[in-house]
Amino acid sequence: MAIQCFPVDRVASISKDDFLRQYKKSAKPLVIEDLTQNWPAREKWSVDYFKSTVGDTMVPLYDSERSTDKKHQHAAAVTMPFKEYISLLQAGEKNLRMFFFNLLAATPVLRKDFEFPDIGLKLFKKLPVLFMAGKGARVQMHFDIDMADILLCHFGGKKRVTLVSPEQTRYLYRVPFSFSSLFDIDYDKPNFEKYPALKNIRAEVVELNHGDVLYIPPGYWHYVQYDEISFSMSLRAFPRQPRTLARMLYNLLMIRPIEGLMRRLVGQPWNDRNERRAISKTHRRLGIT
Ligand SMILES: O=C(O)CCC(=O)C(=O)O
Repeated sequence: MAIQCFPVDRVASISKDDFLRQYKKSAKPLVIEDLTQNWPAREKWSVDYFKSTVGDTMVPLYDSERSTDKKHQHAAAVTMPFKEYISLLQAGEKNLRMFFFNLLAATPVLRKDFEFPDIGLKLFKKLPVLFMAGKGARVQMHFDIDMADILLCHFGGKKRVTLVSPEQTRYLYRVPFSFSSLFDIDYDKPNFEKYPALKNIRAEVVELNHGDVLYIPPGYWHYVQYDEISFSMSLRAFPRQPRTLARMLYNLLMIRPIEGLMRRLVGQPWNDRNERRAISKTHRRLGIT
């Protein structure tokens, strides 16, 4: 049995007012097909274009391994020239991913290829970031620490995104002091005997094609599967509502530093404790024995 899934709404185009009223206000994901329509990126962006324009830029890459012992949750595994990374992907690499790579700081030449769409979000102009991976790569179920509204602008091949609303966090075995679900859970083939709370999830799924933009509301969980080599640039609007802003600050200034410190001090027993607690807390709250 699989997780219950429903399709994400998809529109060819949408007015700013309708987007704000029907999606932003009710925190509902949406795919918009024409937001990138007039961007040069829509024509130009491919891995070969990156190889020829920004191929010498050094890029940090992250592996898909569990972070054990004192290793920081978000430490890069290796750094290499962009063109070498792309060649690895073309040769079948699926473990190494580019994650949250600051496009403007490292590859400003790409700035002329896109615009910040006028869709009613106050997008933060300094932080367009790039994600890239190869066929078969996966990104663990997590939500973004900054509680931003995200526009994930997708290019290249296909990838699937599974989204779960923040209201369902209690079913997701969130690891304490992290922003992720338990590493061992395979959302493609969930083990409902071991993780029965997953049966309650009602996820939304979408397949992204070249040029699609996925709106991810603040705090929404997402799990990503790369079906082909592809990449997405995310544009983000930081929270303005006091409650969401407070959560962003709490995540950044309390949760993350405490996790980093405890991991450095205690190491693996700290990780083991948090993983055990992800299960015990979830089951206790739901009355599962
Ligand atoms: O598409 C990806 O590789 C990851 C995207 C993601 O996790 C994000 O936008 O927060």
